[in-house]
Amino acid sequence: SVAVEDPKFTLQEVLDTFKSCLSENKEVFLEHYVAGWLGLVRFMNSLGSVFSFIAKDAVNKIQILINHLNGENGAHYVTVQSMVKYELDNQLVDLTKRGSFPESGCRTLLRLHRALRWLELFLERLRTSTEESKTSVMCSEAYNQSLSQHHAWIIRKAAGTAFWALPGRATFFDVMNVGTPEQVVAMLGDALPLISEVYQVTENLYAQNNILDLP
Ligand code: 1PZ
Repeated sequence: SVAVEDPKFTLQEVLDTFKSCLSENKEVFLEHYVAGWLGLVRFMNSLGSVFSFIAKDAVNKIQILINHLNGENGAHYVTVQSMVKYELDNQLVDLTKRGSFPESGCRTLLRLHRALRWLELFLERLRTSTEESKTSVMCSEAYNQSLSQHHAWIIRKAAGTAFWALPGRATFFDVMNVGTPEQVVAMLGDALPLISEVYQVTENLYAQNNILDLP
């Protein structure tokens, strides 16, 4: 289970995982990308059961990618770059409408990739927030600027409801288990450029291959 209790769990470790995602020539290692996501899910679960429907979808997608990694064609899934090339070269992706490949690595990773943009926007708000700032507002602003555009009305509605259950800023910082608010802010300042780079490398790759709108 990914929700194992770990007393030493801190959000810092999770964000550090994204550091190890990029190779020297800016390829994204799928194994580390997936590990980063597992950490985020663990963090999300520690925020309460309201978020479990969101976590569940993320876990499903993470599992699909792990299955590809561990599958007989796993060698093609070492990096996101090799995955995209392999799946496109071999027509393993539904390009215009859902069909034979509902679990392609390309469309599955795209969902997590879009969510990573939400995370980036949300953590940046959190980093620059003040004691009076509301996490629910920061969260929904980040969502409306990113992920919501890809979601049907019913999902947007459910997400919006979940945001109101987010703990306040002080509790949120505590759950991160990083230290004082000043230390959290510093940690976020270090981690965000890395997340942003992983996002941008993936975004460029998907744009070059014209697969940013996979069904
Ligand atoms: C910390 C608070 C968590 C707030 C999370 C904000 C994102 C809200 C997203 C709500 C989506 C919930 C349900 C599933 C939706 C799926 O339909 C879509 C599209 O997949 P498809 O149907 O095409 O297969 N799934 C997604 O968009 C992936 C969502 C992953 C959300 C991960 C959130 C990351 C949280 C990190 C915590 C710090």
